[in-house]
Amino acid sequence: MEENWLEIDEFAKSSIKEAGQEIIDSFDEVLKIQTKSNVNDLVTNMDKQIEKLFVEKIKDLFPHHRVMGEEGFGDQVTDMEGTVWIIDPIDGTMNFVHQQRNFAISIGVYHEGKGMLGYIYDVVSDDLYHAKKDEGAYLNGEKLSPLKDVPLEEAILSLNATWLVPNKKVNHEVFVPLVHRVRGTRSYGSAAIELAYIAAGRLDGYITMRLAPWDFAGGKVLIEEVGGVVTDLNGSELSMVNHSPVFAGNPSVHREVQKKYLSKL
Ligand code: 2AM
Ligand code: CA
Ligand code: CA
Ligand code: CA
Repeated sequence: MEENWLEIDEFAKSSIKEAGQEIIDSFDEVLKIQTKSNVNDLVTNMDKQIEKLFVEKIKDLFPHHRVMGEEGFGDQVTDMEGTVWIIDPIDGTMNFVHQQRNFAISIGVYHEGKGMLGYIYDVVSDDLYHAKKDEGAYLNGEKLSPLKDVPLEEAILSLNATWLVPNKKVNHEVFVPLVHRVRGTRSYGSAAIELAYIAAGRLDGYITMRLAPWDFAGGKVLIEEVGGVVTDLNGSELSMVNHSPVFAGNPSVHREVQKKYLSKL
């Protein structure tokens, strides 16, 4: 089916702004907080409310589209046929609960497996990042520049501090020399914001051990539009229907970190 991408883009942008306002308005209300897979994996009534808002509107306007959403109000999506919306209503729920900032709405619209539209809305900063396949990436309507090569010594990487001490998940001996080599490290607690920062050139690499498609679907479109790379830790293409470790970055940083460090994990 032929899609009207202009109409879909206009609808996505206006719905995202509306959802952002609902979240801001909720700051005055008491949140209902529950836990999911573990005590630190939080979900609130707002995560659910915002996802429902998107699902209802999409089904209304585009009944042939499918929706994959973190909180499960969309469809059971196990393949990427047709047009699929991949939605994280609040990415960085822990930040939302504890800080009332540093969280984002993240959306990717895929067609036959290809990322066509990507959106990350940093709600409290009122920064909307968006990208259209082959038309570039934008921050609040201003075109983002293609990513330039950065020597590793001048790179800022985002990763998790717990990997630097002996731990059950990863070999810290790989990460310690990498962290010594780069200019600096950061950790913002929202995969979507970290991916948006890569697209904007504020971070040069982001490494994470387990993300779902809704965590990276929007960011992948953004980053690829500025010439960045988003893969798993082996440099292989990501699945859009399964969880994966994710490594996103500027092309030169991605190449070197993958080859000299992550390949030894
Ligand atoms: P979320 O806030 O939408 O759950 C912070 O750890 C980043 O990892 C966030 O982008 C968070 O998304 C994501 N994440 C993915 N799986 C998670 C999990 N099981 N528990 C907490 N955060 C998770
Ligand atoms: Ca979550
Ligand atoms: Ca998320
Ligand atoms: Ca979420």
